[in-house]
Amino acid sequence: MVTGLVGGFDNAELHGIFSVVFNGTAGDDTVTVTPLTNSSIQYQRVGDPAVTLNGVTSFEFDGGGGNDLMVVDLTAAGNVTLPGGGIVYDGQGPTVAPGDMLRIVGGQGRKAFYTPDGAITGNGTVSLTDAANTPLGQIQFKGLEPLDITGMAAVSVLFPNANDSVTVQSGTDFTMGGANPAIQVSGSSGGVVFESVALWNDTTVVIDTTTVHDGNDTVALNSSGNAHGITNFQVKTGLGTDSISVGSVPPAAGISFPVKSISPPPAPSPTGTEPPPTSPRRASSLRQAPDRS
Ligand SMILES: [Ca+2]
Ligand SMILES: [Ca+2]
Repeated sequence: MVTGLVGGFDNAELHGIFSVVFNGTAGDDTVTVTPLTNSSIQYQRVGDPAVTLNGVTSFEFDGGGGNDLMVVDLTAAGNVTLPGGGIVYDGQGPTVAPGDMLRIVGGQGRKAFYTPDGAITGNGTVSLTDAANTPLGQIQFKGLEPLDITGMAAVSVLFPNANDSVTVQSGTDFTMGGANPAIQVSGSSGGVVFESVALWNDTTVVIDTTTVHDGNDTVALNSSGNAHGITNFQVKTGLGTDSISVGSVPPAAGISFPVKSISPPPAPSPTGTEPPPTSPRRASSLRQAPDRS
């Protein structure tokens, strides 16, 4: 294992079979990690030269103090499988806003699956696949404050426990100074608050409360609509006594959510061409998708 790397390289290349831990400074560090091929990645801290690692089995960034940011850049074409041991990010201190943040930027039809930790707020994983659903590896994080996921063909937000309480609302990105309109997903799973995620320019977003433990779920759609660039938006709540409250839904071409208990009555559809549904039966005109859970 190679540990304690803090800059000091000049366009370095390291070769071998090893895991790497890159320690941030006590101040604010921004580190971009770019998977290059099946066996090599590049990382670069702002202010330092880029470092290419060949044959790396895992890469970990420990942020240290300060409000740190790790960016995982998956925009390049080609084979970008992450190291088998994953990319690990421990934001470390502080634990208050703005705190340590993570941005994952997709491309090439890649998909992301965000699962918060079932017991510890600020911990979680983001698994990735390519466009053909072939697994690309996993990003594990802990000690995080918010995260952004953008540019994906699809993002699924999955919940680890039963009885999820989820709010979807319009907002902006967390990691780019609020420059991008986004939808923000926040709430708790089994009473454990999960780390909020902001999503924009992701073709499809799925809020899925049915994985692992289904339970009785509450989903509040409070988006008033903005230029988040999300085309399809789905909510899956599965079995149980679920409730979906609809202030308004994120405007998207393909919207689907199971009609269970809706309160208050939905606002007019995003297109503005339909009258407000007056009953759950009527609300199903919003293209209810089969609940496959
Ligand atoms: Ca730091
Ligand atoms: Ca930190």
